Amino acid sequence: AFYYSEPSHTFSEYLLIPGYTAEDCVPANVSLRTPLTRFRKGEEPAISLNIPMVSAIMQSVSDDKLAIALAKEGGLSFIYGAQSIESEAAMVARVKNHKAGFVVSASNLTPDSTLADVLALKAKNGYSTVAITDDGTANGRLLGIVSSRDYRVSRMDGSQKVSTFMTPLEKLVTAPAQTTLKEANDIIWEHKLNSLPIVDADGRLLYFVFRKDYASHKENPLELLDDQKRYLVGAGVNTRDYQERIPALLAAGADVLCIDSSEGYSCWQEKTIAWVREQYGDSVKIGAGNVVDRDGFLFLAKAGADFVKVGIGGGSICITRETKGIGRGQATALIEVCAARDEYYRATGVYVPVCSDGGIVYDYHMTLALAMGADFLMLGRYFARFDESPTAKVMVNGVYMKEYWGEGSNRARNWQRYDLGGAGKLSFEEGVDSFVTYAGSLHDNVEISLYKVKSTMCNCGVKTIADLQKNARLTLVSATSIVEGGYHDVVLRSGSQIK
Ligand code: MZP
Repeated sequence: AFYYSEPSHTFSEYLLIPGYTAEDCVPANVSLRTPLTRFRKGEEPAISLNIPMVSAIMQSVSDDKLAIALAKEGGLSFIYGAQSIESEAAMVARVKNHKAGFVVSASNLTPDSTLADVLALKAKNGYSTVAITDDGTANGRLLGIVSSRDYRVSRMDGSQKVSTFMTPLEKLVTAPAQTTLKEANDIIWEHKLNSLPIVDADGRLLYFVFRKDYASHKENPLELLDDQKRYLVGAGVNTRDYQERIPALLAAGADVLCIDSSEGYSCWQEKTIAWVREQYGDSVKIGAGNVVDRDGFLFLAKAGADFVKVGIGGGSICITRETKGIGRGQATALIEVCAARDEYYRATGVYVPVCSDGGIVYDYHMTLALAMGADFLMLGRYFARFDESPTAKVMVNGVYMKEYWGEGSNRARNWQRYDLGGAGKLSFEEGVDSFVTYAGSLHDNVEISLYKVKSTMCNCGVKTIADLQKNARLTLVSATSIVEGGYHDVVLRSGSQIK
């Protein structure tokens, strides 16, 4: 047998050492954009995420509701595969058919936004048109439209003349100042208008909402964003029924697939990827895993995986290490796999993104995982706690909890995830059925978690994930200094809470 000379470590055993923070290194300037799928040197990945978070391929985590909520934040869900092909495809279709509308484009754009803010948002997301509402959401009052043609804010002040209209004034359709963006859109289409004047209580013109071909606007901004902005969604597949499941998921609109398995260094994954390449070439994106070492990564990268997932036995609901004795500390596994990814990139010019899957407990673990080289993170427990996850919210001992169970539990019976080519059933459990403390809405929690990530990145003097991976300095901490890291030698006042 071969013995590793070092023990394997996990996230809580590491800390980041701060670096120099320059004046412009503030959370607002940090970009968390990250590649999801493989790309060649000098090229852009086919799919990138605006935040480095994907939700776990689990029945208790990723249905269409959570997928929409996470996509709105700029992340992506992998709809769980342990269900019939028809119902998984239906979930994918529901995400794709959900109208993204203006919520995404209008976010953060309020009357206080500067033109530079508008242009930055447009450039970052590739929008050709954005709307400005009074509260930055689609239900807020519409204040103006910025088109890509001339970057001109079409908001008009009272000095603009209504006589520019050809329509007799008495036939003019107008809308009041409190009109929402969505209502304005509906009115334009109902009356087949070229433009909709928004007026105040005295009939004074405040601004116009334009439609196609009107004035300098060659595009209809409203139509353009409802048609083009569809949410990204992924879907889990297995190495058993993939020949039937994959075509159905693609027909439903899945943007990316992921082979869901507890252990991915296998001929089964190689065969599944080979079949995808034979059928679809590179046009279909498929990730693979999970692995915990260099050999496993290189095997899947050479097999053609679009990304590789890392992690065995570290998931919060996972008992694989106890039942089978396989696995590795998540930090050590991740560090070795990311080194293999960089080695593969140097040798081939092909970058295969790495996903750290499972074991994220504190928000700072996210930053550590990214610093150790992860391109994005897969989280189960984290998302299971939110309103949008598919499971029941229950009261346990006076505290609200959400149900959360592992794919290898008797409740999930996802035998395909653990199958090594045999029984066609879950022979023994590798996961538990549990509760997690209810935490509120996905949006509120993701916002706070990522603000922490961005703040830590600023402490380290970096504004991108790529720079964090390159420049981070990490230190192992002794067991004694872990105690020092929490509050200590004080008595908490009653009522104070540690989160
Ligand atoms: P966590 O975010 O809850 O710590 O971990 C989620 C990950 O645990 C999943 O993405 C998956 O890789 C893994 N998982 C899911 N079910 C089981 C199980 O039943 C499991 N053993 O290990």
